[in-house]
Amino acid sequence: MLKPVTTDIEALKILDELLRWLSAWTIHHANHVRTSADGLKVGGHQASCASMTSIMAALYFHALGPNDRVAVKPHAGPVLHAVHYLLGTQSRETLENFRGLGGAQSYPSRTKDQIPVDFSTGSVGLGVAITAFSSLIQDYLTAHGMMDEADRGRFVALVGDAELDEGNIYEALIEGAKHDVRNLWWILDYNRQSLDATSVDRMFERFDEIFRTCGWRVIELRYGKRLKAALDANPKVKSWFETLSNAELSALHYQGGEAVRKRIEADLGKGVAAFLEAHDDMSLASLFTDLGGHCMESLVEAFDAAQDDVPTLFIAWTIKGYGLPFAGHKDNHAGLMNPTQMAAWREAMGVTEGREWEPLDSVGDNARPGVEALIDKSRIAREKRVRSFSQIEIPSIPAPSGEEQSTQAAFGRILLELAKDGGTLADRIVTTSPDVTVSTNLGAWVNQRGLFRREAVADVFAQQKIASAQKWSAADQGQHIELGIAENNLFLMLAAAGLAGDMFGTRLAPIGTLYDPFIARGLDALNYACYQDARFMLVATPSGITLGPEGGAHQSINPPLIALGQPGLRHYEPAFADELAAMMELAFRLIDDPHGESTYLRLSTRSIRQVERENDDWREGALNGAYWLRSPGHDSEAAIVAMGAVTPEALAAWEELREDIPGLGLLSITSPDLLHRGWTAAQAGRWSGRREASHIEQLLSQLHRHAGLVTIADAAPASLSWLGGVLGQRVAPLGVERFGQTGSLPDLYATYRLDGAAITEAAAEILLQIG
Ligand SMILES: Cc1ncc(C[n+]2csc(CCOP(=O)(O)OP(=O)(O)O)c2C)c(N)n1
Ligand SMILES: [Mg+2]
Repeated sequence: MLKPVTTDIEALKILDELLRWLSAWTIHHANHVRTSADGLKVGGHQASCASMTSIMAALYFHALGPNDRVAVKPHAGPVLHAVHYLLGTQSRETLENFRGLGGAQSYPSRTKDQIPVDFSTGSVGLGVAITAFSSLIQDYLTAHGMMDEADRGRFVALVGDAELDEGNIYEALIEGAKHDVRNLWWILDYNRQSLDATSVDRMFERFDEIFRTCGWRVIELRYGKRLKAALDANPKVKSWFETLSNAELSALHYQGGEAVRKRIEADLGKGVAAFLEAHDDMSLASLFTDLGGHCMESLVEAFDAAQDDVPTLFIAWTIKGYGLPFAGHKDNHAGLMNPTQMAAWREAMGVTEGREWEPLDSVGDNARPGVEALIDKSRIAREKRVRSFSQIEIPSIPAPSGEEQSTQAAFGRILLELAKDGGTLADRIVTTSPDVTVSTNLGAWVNQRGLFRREAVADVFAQQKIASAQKWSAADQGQHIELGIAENNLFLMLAAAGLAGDMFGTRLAPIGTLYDPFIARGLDALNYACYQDARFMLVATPSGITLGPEGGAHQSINPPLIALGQPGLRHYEPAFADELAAMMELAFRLIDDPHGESTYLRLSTRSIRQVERENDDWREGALNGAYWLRSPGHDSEAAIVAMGAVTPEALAAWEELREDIPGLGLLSITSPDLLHRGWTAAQAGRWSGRREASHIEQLLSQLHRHAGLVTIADAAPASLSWLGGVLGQRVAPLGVERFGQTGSLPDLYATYRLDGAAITEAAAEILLQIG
């Protein structure tokens, strides 16, 4: 859909100035006007904001359609707030409390800000890359008839030039190219400065090549109209200008017109006398700062001309701190204007002292109707969207049958059954994996539901009748999105898919699989997904040294500790298939619940004998983090506390020791994460008058108050050793603290002290201590 080219350039220029003022004033107010409670610098990035206000004015008051979503460069957050302040969707009070508790956040936040934020940003690079995955999810939803074509939009990332150093951008670019991603605008705020200094020149020539290679259109906005005309008329000056390094150009921007004149005279001599005579110093300074990213005509023209769905990189040349006293200075990243500088600017703008929050006052009567008309027009669809939940009917998920099973195999079978049975849940599931679909047991699901591609891709092996267990054809109705091996992309994909309900109104049930150790590879993107409250199921398998012959490079040790410290993600580590089925059912519910969260299932390839259950009493405990697999005797002096794949060793040791240690209990831990949360919440609750004991306190209080706990997990022992702190009981922690290695399970369990002998020794130790 083409947008009409009806721009009021003058009004947009005024809006640009208003945004620059408001963003700077918001930061200034927080640092120099608001009373400080602690004497700390509040901070903010006036220069990074000023670099982008023209681009954002052109977007928000002209180019963006109602369905377009924007990831704003983190340190331009105040500009986004200023946009909403002008639109009437941000309050002055919240701006006055910028970077304060409950105030506008320093970096745009979906969950914490009151204005509609399409994508949270903060960790540079991630906000850019996620737009590619959101666009893919939009394609997925429209292909599956879960979203109207008419509701489709474009995904815009406002990118700081130093963000291009983040490798995740290129991983996303490559993955995007494979999936023929579209409807993307990445707008580079090319101010040639990063945090520390001006950026290195050499790479820049290459960026456009990289993007073009990946199928992108690259549009460079180097010159504003005035500068372009002047340089075209003076080719010598043009070639001089184009050979300046980033640092030289930035320094000249900072130094101003007189320095520019001297430098041209020194470099070009008399040959350009006429050019220099035609300009005084002020006009020289103004001319050479007329870069493309600050020229409203150029921006509007470029945006209007790129209305198809081709992914497009705009390289908009800008000046960091444009229009501010420290424009172009290499140290301006965290620079703040002082009160005198702000007062001088206020006066120059015609803003009355005391009316700094009302800069529209300063807009002359002739221009004001035009400015207000643009603001009015832009209000469409910039309201905060309602989050959509409770859309998916979750059936009860039965445990797969079988006396011996691994949790990984059970996971595959549960998904297969869901795929075959059909229903809303099965249709809303979208699976994704970075090249470990088959080895994480997603294969049967994919055979049923197919790979997703906008354009169908045949399974050549199947066509050639070459036997294979795996169907590998793709079509737009497929439900598995296969990724290349880039775990960071997996988490960005889960973030995008896990926000489908918020972003597009249709909640998906995303499941991502990867090997447990490689969670670390995408950790920041995982944190980013959780920070935005994206909802998904993360299935990490295989895990631990239980992986045996695969060796130390693939055996994970610390992910349970990562999960213990990760908000928004619930860790479950089942030992048995029935526990897994219950956890998956709950995980799906949590995806579709306003108060839910994402779930991380740590699974194993070890096939173990399933326990016989007399009833369903275990279920609630298992979902709360622990239950007695073998109940302790009254006031028992000891318990074995085991998690996940090493539960058979714990059961065997329990059998062996129960005669020597009467009343010995066996506590099965399914989620140290939930137990810890419950424990601290109960402690906090007691200070506000609630007296309830947490789940783990209740379980452990069945033992003697000086009882000994032998904890065992195929993971860092600290995952469970903290349990001793709950009631002050003694702990002998068993677990893995050194890198793993290849070996059979008996050999490895003996070497790393995860076997029965280790449990017996630990129990003896702890009982001796009690004695
Ligand atoms: C992953 C990550 N590393 C470091 C930072 C700290 N940081 C914030 S902004 C920035 C540089 C920004 O430069 P650029 O992207 O060019 O933005 P500009 O301010 O110049 O517009 C850095 C290193 C961060 N926010 N995220
Ligand atoms: Mg920069």
